[in-house]
This record gives sequence, C-alpha cells and structure tokens, in this order.
Amino acid sequence: MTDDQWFREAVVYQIYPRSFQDSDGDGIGDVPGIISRLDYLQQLGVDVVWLSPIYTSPQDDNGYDIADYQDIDPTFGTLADVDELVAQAHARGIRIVMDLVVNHTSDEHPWFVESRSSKDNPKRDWYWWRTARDGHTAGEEGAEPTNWESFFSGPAWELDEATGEYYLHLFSRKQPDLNWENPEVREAVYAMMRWWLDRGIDGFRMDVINMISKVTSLPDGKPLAATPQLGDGTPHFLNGPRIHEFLQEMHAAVFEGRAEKLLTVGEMPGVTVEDAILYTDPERREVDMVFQFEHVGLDIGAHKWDRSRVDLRDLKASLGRWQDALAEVGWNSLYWNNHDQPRAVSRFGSDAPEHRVASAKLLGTVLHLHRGTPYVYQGEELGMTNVPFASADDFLDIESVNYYRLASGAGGDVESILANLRLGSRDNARSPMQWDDSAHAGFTTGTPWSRTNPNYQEINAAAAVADDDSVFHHYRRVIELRHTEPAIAHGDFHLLAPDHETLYAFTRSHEGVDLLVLANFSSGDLDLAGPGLEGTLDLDGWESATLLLGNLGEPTAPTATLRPWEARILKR
Ligand code: TEU
Repeated sequence: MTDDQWFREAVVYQIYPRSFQDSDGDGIGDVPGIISRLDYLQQLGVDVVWLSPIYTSPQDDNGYDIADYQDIDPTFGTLADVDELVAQAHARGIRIVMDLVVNHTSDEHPWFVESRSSKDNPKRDWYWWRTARDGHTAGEEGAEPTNWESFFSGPAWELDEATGEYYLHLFSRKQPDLNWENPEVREAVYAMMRWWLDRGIDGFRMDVINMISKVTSLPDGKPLAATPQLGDGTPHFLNGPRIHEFLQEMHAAVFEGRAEKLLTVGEMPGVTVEDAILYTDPERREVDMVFQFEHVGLDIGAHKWDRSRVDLRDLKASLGRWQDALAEVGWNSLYWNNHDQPRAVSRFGSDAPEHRVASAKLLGTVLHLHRGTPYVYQGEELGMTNVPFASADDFLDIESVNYYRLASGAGGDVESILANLRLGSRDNARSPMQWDDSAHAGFTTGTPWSRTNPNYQEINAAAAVADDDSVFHHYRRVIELRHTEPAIAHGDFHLLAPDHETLYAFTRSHEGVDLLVLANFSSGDLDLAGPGLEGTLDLDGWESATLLLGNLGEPTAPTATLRPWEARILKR
C-alpha cells in the first residue's frame, strides 16, 4: 500500500452538526459542541470526521441548501470555530472532511439571486432556465419544461414569475441546480474547494455528485406509476454524459499536486458497479470511493415510502457483488447509516430490548469486516434506534413533510402514511445524539430542535463508555482491529453460504492469514452444521481457530451453534 491509500485502513465518523452537541442552549448543535466531544471520538478510535454542511444556509434542507460556501452559518459558529476544530482534531490525529454540495445552491445564494434577476444577467446561464413546454403557457398545469419529479415530491421545475421562465431543482424549490456545462460555474466551485483545502481541511464528501452532468436536451422521463403526470428523469441526469470529464477536471484543478493525500468520497444514488469501477480507479483520478445505494434500496418497493424487511440473501448478494467488482480496481465505502437513512439496528437488526445490543454489535462486526472504508454515523456506535414518532407534527424533514402533505392531500389513509414515515423518515437519523441521562439526553440545555428519543435514559454515551460490554466498546474494538489486523483492510473477500436465510458468513484472506466472520441475523439459534449449510459452509480447520472478537462473550467452541444475533470473527 502506498501512503496515498491511507484511507483503506481508516474509519470515518459522520457528524450531523445540528443534532450532535449544542453548546449555547439554542437547541441546535454547533461547532464548539463538536470540539467539546473530540475526546469521545478519539476514544472511539476513528481516523476521519465528516461534517454534514455547516455553511451559511436558510436551512430549507438542513444546510444542504447553501447560501455562502465560504462562511459558516451563525447557528453553527464561525470560521474561527472551524479553524479551532481542525486544529484540535489534527492534534488528536483525526482528519476533517467537509460536505461539498455543488449540484445545487440555495435560491438565496448570490449566484442565484443574480441569475434570476433578469434573462440577460451574466449569471443567467449558471442555472438551468427553460421556457414553458411548447404549446403551454407558463404557470398552467403541465407547462413545466420536462415531466421530471423532484426527489422531494412534485415537479422538479419552479416558475419564476418575474422572468416567466422555469428553473430546475432536483431537490427542493429552494435548491436550484447549478449548470455545470458552464465553465465559469466549474471554476468558481474549484476555487472555493481550493480555498477550503488551503484552510486545512482534509477532503470532501461530495453530495449527489453523479447528478452534475445532465443530458442538455432535457428529455422527458418515463411516466411514474403512482403519478403519471410526472416522470422519472434519472436516466437523464444520473452518471450523465460528461460526469467523468467533470470529476477528472475537478481532480486536476483542486487535488493534483497537493502534499497531503486528501479524502474524496462521492455520494452517488443509482451508481452501478460498472460505473463505480470507473469512478474509483486510482489511475483515472476521479474520487477515492463512492457511496452506492443498492443495499439501502433492497427493502424499498415501488416508491420510497413502501418498505419491508430486507431478505438477508438479497443483502448478501448485493454487498458481495460490490466486494467482487471492486476487488482488483477501485475501492468500496461501507455504511448502514447516515443522516438520510433510518437507524440500522431498527432496520437490519432488532431494536427489541433483548436483542438490541447484540444485533447492533453484529451489524458493526459484519460491516467493518468487509473490504472498504467503513462509515459510522453518530449514535450508531450506541445502537441508537428509530424514534417512536407520534403524529404528523413530529416530522420535520422537508422530504417527510412534503410526502405527508401530498399523500394526505390526495386522500391517502393517514395512519398508513404515518406508518410509512415511522419506517422511512430521515428524521429517524436526526434526533439528538444521546450523551447521558440528563434532560434532552445532554444534547442541549435549551429546547432541542428535533424530538429526543425517549429511550435516552437507557441508551446514551455516558452509560456506554462506562460499560465495557457496550455497543460503543464493541465498535471501538472493531475499529482497532482494522488498524492492527492487515487482513481486514487488505484481505480478499469471499462470501460463504449465499443462499442461507439467516447466516451472513465470509472469509478474508491476506498473506497467509485467514479470517472467518459468522453472523446470525435472527432471534433464534443457528446450528452451523444444520440443514441448508452442507457444501456451502466448510468449517474444516476452523474448530480450533482463535476468536478475535465476538459479541456474546466466549462461545463453547469457535464453530459452536450461533446464539440469537451472535457474530464471531475467527482467525487462523
Ligand atoms: O441526498 C441524496 C439523495 O438522493 C437523497 O434524496 C436521499 O436518497 C434521500 O434523502 C433518501 O430518502 C443528499 C443528502 O445526503 C441529503 O441530505 C440532501 O437532502 C440531498 O442530497 C440534497 O442535497
């Protein structure tokens, strides 16, 4: 491994600043709050912290709508606070990665304010402006330039009354899409990125970066089953025609020639393994790794709000395919959770009181033992669960709010809409970090902006740090193993028993060392010599292996029956 591949041995921790730690009692987390928790992160042992956006923003999408890329929103602190955070993190050996949101800006960004001011403004072409559809008058139903649906419900076009044209917004109407076809836009973005790197940050997580190149003729998409007046535009803007060119140009303009090897991870909904090989091949100089969405889409049906329990065989097949595809060239990122996903223990494990701790540890074990760079989302290391939201008013996220408004307005059954939201809402991930058993879980002395999960008296960091057998200490051990056991970062991956319904098993092999991971995704016992495993799980030679780490203490034998939600890492 060359030095510039350091991220292969690294673990990244994602902070959602709004919900992490408040320092001034306004109920919203902030940068000084993060600084006050760096010792906790150091104890956990993570190498990198990725911060969700803290830039100046009207907060229509909690900071993913940026009005000034080169300043910090007063809610979160100041540039001086960020400098202090970077210095204090570096002093602890932790790198800081910022979120880069450049598919779109806020509609309050000066670029957009100028752009919308008149049709002949020099920045008009910095965004996607189009006239009404042929034969239609601007403003009437169906007059949008294309039939694309926005990710946050409704059409992806908004009429600007003043100039009579529509602008494109793949997300909220307060998030107009930048026109990357315009070289001035690209250079302005690169200059801003260089400015941050010169300030000392260590890389970028790039928001929906595979959406920046669009098919410029903007064709209509296939009509959607539920709302046929709208269409699926994704084939025309995911991994678009110039995406590789843009990323290579960005690499050359921003990262090339810097003394430090920085971290770049592209968030890429709809990315395929074939695309990912191209994006992450180090020779191509695009990004180090991508966030793919396949494994977090397996439990989703016809639309985002139609969810079921994932079939473990599908999960293994999907993650296994990504492992195989990026084995020789490129690199994987590994995650169960982030600020957009429901809590992993509620989704893939069990948040029932008797299984929560074991299944949270199992999920950490399985994920971190794959080949790739693991990401821990704040609170995952405590086994934080989904939130028992009571009513529609509890949901604050724009995606959830819009869905509720449209679905209930269309006469949908309110109870089933709420049930969908409880399972799928992004608000599940955004409840305050649970630090201790004091009021509001120690997150704020004021009123938290989002509901605190009532289970904080039991599930909190203070209790977890004090208990050597907690989810926290299990995560700490798994993270440490990545740093000390080269087979975890570098070994080959081989999936076992792919067709078994509850066993997740694989080996990792590196320079004569073999690891075997065995995990029981069920609330019952799992006999490793039992039916369905003949011929697909060969345990010869593993009976006397060493237990590197387990989640339920020492088993009677390395290959003994797995107890409910038991996970073992064996070495020989
Ligand atoms: O999310 C990208 C994205 O595609 C989301 O629509 C995501 O799939 C969805 O939230 C799942 O329900 C990124 C950010 O992570 C997200 O927080 C932002 O809202 C979005 O981009 C727009 O910037």
